[in-house]
Amino acid sequence: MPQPEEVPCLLMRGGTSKGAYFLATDLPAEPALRDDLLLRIMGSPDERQIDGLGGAHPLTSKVAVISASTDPAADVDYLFLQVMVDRPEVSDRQNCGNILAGVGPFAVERGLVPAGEQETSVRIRMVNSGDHATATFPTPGGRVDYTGEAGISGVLGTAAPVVIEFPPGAGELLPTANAVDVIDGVEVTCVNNGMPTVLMAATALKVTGYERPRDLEEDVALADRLRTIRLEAGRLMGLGDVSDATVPKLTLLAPPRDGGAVSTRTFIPVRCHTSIGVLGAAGVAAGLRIDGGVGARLAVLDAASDRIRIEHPTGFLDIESTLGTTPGGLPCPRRTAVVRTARKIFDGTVFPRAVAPLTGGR
Ligand code: NQM
Repeated sequence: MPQPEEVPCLLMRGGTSKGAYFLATDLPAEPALRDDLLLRIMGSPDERQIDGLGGAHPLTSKVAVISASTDPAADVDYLFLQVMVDRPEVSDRQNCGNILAGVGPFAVERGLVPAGEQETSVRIRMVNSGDHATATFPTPGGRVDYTGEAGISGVLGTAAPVVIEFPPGAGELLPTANAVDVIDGVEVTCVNNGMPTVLMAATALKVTGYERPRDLEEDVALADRLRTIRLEAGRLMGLGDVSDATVPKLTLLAPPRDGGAVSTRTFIPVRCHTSIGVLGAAGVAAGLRIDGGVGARLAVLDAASDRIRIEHPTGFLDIESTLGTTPGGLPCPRRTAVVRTARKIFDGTVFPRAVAPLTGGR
């Protein structure tokens, strides 16, 4: 099939990330052709992504592929693709809850879902995991309104709220069936509340957990330690060899400093997140409530409230999280909800870089 050289594309901020949103029908159906096209659109592989839409960081090198759903429980299917910045790879192995915030508005913009008179709810199937989410956002007069009073840490100003509700997911909250595993001498709690995440105390890695992301990224000894722990955690969590995978993520926990439940620094998995992922935060929130887990010992929790404030490098993320118990007696998520914002930045046509040569620059 000939590669389309002009592709309709909507560039959107979703939460604290930014991505290129496409209708599935505007991309090749064959994954290898689609991924080759996306690499050329985003400007990868190149650490500056100078010849494409990517923003030279994993948080700004993201793609959403959206189509009408055949699932009776969903209006649209959302496939998330992480386009590697400096490697010619595209991964479908994780969800993204920040980019998810733009999926409902995109579905209305492209006519996949009719807008309500005041607000619209879009039921979304997250193709990467098979999990579902419902996003509700204002559509006064039948048009998406991105302006509003909701503020989220890590984004300047305010915008319209996108309320996202997650029903219980399909996977196990504790993929190793243990509240604590010990890897390389470090106690970890492995959770999956939509995003496989390894929780550990920052002090167990000889850092405070309050450092700036840039400083943590420059700590070579820490990076070595985290790589070892992640590879073993991936095996224990049933993910196989994760050396080239973007999951599991790693979250260092420390006692809260600004009135929240816990302070976090999250590796995704090599770069340190400037805030925290939505589903990553859902994992932290659930993890803090696991009896005997590493989070329960550090967190300051209000037993009377479902709302958990997770501190991160640029502020906090509030998430509502309740747990239940499986018939086998293990903890499982009952409900997770979060408020994000999204904003349409650009709607138009993207012109992919030519197929070859990939090399030749100086
Ligand atoms: O965990 C970054 C982000 C994310 C993922 C990452 C996310 C989530 O902030 O739901 O949103 O963990 O790679 O975009």
